[in-house]
This record gives sequence, structure tokens and C-alpha cells, in this order.
Amino acid sequence: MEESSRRKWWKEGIVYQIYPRSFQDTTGNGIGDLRGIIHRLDYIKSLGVDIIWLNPIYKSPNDDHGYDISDYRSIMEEFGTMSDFDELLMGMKQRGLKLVMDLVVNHSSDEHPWFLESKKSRDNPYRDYYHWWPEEKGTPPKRWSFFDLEENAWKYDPCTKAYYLHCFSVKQPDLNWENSKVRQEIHDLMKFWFDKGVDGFRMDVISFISKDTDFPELPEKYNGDFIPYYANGPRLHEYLHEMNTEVLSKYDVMTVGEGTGISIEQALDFVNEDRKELNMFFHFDLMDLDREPGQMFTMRKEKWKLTDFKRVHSQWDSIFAQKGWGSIYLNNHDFPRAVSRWGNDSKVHWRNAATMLHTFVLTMRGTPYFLYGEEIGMTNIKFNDIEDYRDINTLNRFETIKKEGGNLEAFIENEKHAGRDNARTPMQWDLSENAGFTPIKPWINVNKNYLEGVNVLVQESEEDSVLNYFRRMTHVRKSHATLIYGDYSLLDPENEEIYAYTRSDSKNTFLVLLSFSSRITELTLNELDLGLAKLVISNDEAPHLKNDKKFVLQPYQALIYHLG
Ligand code: TEU
Repeated sequence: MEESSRRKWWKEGIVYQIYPRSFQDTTGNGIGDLRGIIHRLDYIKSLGVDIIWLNPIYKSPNDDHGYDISDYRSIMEEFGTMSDFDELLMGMKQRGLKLVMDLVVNHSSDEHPWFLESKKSRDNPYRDYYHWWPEEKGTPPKRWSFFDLEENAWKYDPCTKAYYLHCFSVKQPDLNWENSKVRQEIHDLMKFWFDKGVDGFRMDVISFISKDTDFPELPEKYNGDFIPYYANGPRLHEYLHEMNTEVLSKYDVMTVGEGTGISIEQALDFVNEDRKELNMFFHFDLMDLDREPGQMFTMRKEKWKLTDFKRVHSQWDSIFAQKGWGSIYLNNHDFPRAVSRWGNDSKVHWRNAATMLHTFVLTMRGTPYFLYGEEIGMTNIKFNDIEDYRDINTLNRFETIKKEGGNLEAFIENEKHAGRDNARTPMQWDLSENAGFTPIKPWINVNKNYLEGVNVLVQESEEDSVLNYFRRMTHVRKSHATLIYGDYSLLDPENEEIYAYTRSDSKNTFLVLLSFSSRITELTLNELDLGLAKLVISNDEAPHLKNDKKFVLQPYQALIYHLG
């Protein structure tokens, strides 16, 4: 297909993810809010990003910080009101920014009126909005749950003598998509937001929505790793296609599914344009790289390898070379900060590592996604004390291990690197107390390194700051369609220190060199004609080209050349 006919705003846009609870507090309650985002819109625009993805802002009892929704059409009280939302959306439109909301419809809150009705009696009209297993059928077959103290996805409710299914916390009952009324409700709520002018949805665990409602015993092989099984229920594609026909096709919007458990072989079934399902999804192959196999939350003992990092990206790039479209991300609200995980957050290397990773995300094919604070190189907070953690995932696993008499010290050590709270600490704006996020004690502690240069104010004033490099890089990406649509070709695949590749189309070729090493490294590229090579950007002043084939890279240096 001609590239021009495949051009789309959501392929060319750069996404900036905001965890509203942690972005900017304007009411002085220690929690971020919508007016805080409004207040910062000019800053966001100045970054060169185009699309804001907001984590859930709907009414919620906050068992899982907004991922448990009790009213899909109203705003969480702490975050503001619907008129704040309307003002936010208008402020974004005025600045040419698009808004993507989080759609959380694998489950609702147990405080949603649907569930309150559903649990009242077995013949309630809302009974079939959820999955119930009547007690007279015996104990239901094992289903594993994230965020459950017993890791059991079935919760017994004595009122109607039945168990309900919750793949996440007990306060997040799974919706029953088999019921066409449920699907209709979801389509309607999507239209509600689209009619307001919202430009798309990030769809939370959308891969889990279809279940085999006979709930057969799981085969042996799923022992320990339930995710691929949860991810590909029998009617998943039917539901997505129906959603596309009924809702998505009627608007010019973007969709990105959270592709938990979707393998590369299955990828095109979701995003091949001809199938009319989704535009993009987030795969988890990179996120799994430093985790124990099948254990999403446990760090592996050995360090991840750059060759694996390259392999994952190269394979996924090739899948979308002709059909579909990819998404590139190094962190989000569920995973540790990019520079701490894939770069180096020591004082000496932090700046180069953060900017090198910006260069990577902004030179890959696929839509780039950044987490708030990534543009200033925010790092993992690595809380030592369980008292400091706020995430249900960490808190419940701590309780479970404690009850079993397990090794709590090892657990905290793990959470310092894997815990989701690392990605959720307040945005670091300036040098005032709590980094300018809030005047009072924030809902979760601020990383103290805001006093050491990791804040917007200081970085605004420094020409070569992480922040200003980020701005230069978004500009570079936008100035060259080749960096968006061009072919990707990996060079020197076995190199464990340097990631080198080209992006090219019929008009231009760019060479990207990225050092993932803390020492000075060299690279010789005999296969390329570097005669006309012109430097586009570098994150380090040091000289880099020794002769016309040999490069010397400083620790975590990033270089882009235009080769002609
Ligand atoms: O995450 C779903 C999911 O797959 C998680 O298990 C994720 O991989 C894990 O958090 C990694 O640490 C989504 C949301 O992104 C997450 O914040 C919610 O808690 C979850 O769904 C339930 O809605």
C-alpha cells in the first residue's frame, strides 16, 4: 500500500500519558486534578506532543486508583467536575491537542449501580451483567486473580449464595460481555464521550473481555501463567468488530488496546485495517524482558540483554511493516520509570541515558508514548518501607507474603525495581516544597531528586537539559516523515552495547546510533555509505565520527545522521 494512503493523525502524533492523581494539585488536598492539567496545557503543548492519554478520571471508590469505575459518565470528585472536564477539552482543542481517555470495561467497580443491582437477587434484571457461579454447582474451577489476597478470582456472596468473578481485585467484578445489553451499555458510554469531542480510547485489558462462560477447568499447562488464557477468549474478535461497526467507525478516533497476553502471532488479528477492530495495541514482550517467565511482577535475577531488547523491537516492527501499526513505549503507570529500567539513573549517566531513550522512542516506526515526567527524566523512587506504597498490587502481595511467612525483605527489594508506584509519584515542577505538585503532604511521596535538577523549572533554563533535548527530538521526528513511516533496518544485531539502525524511504535515509553502555564504545559500519553523512542531533558534545566508518560513542550517547 502507498504510504500516503496509510497516513493517519494517530500514527504521526506523539502521545503524552498523564496519571491525573499525580500531575498537579490545585485544590490543596494532595491529589492532582483536572484544573491542574488545564493549568499546565501550555507546558504540555510546548513539548511537541499531540495527544494526551488520561488514566481514568471517572467516579471511583479508588480501590485500584480509578480502574474501578462506579459511574462511567461522571468525574471522580477529587479530580473535579464535568464542567472542569469540558474546559479541559476545550483548552486542548484550542491548542490543537487531542484527548484519549481510558476505557475500563473488562470490569466495573462493585459500587457501580449495575453490580449493586446484580447482587441483590438471582432474578434481578442486572444479574447477567456479571459472571455468577451458583453455589449448588460446587466450588467453581480455579481462576487466578491479580490483586486478590488469596489470588482467587471467585468471591462468594452469601446474599444470593453464588460466587462472582473478579480477575482483578474483589472490588472489580468482571462484566459479562456475553450479555448484549452490557455491550450496548458500553457502546453507549463510548458514544457519550465521543459526542463530547473525545478523540479516542486506550482500552484497559481489552484482551480479557471474552470468557468461556462454562468456566472449564484450566489445562495443566496454564498453571502459573493464566494470562495468555485470559487474553484470547472465544468471542473476543467478534466483540471488537462489533464495537468497531457500532461505534468506532462512526467517528475519526484512535484506539489502542492494552494487549495483555496477546502474542506476536496474534497481533494482526487485532490491528489489520481490513478486519476493522483496533488501530494499535500495547504488547508486553518488552515489559516481560526483565521478569521471571510467566510472573509479571517478579524481577529476574539476570540483567536483561540489549540483544533481546533489539529482537523484541525488530520482530514487532516487522509484523506491522505492511499492515497494522505499532505502539512504542518504555514505561507507563504500571511499570517502572524508563531511565531507571532501560537506561541508568546514576548521577553520572542519568542525563545521557534519559535523552538516549527519548531518541530511541522518537525514531522508531509506531506511535510513541511517553509517561508524564519522562521528558525530564524522572526516576524510580524505590520506596524502602511498605508504609510508603499506595498501590493495591504491592500492598496485597505484601499481605499475602506476610501471612505465608515469606521473605518480606526480598519482596520490598523486588518492588523497588518492579513496583507500579515508581511510575506514579508526583510530577516534579519546581524547587518549592513537594516539587510544586501540592502545598500539603501528597497522596504519595515526591521523589527527592526534584532538588537535584529533576524538575521542570531548572530544566527550562538549561539549554542542554533532558527537557530541552526532548523538545528538540519531538521536532526532529515531526520534521521527517521518514522517521514515522520509513522502513526500519537493524544493523549489527549481536552488539550488546550499541543499538544501531536505519530508517529509510525512497527519499531519505537516517542512521540512528544508541549507546546502552556506561563505557566509551566503538562501532564500525562498513556496509553503509557515510560519505554524505550529516549529523541531525546528538545528546553529547563529544566528537563521535573517527573516520568515515568508525564511530566512537560516549556512555549512553545518541546520534542521528542523515545519510542522504
Ligand atoms: O492493567 C492490566 C494488566 O495487565 C496489569 O496486570 C499490568 O500488567 C500490571 O499492572 C503490571 O504491573 C490494567 C491497568 O493498566 C492497571 O493499572 C489496572 O490495575 C488493571 O488493568 C485493572 O484495571
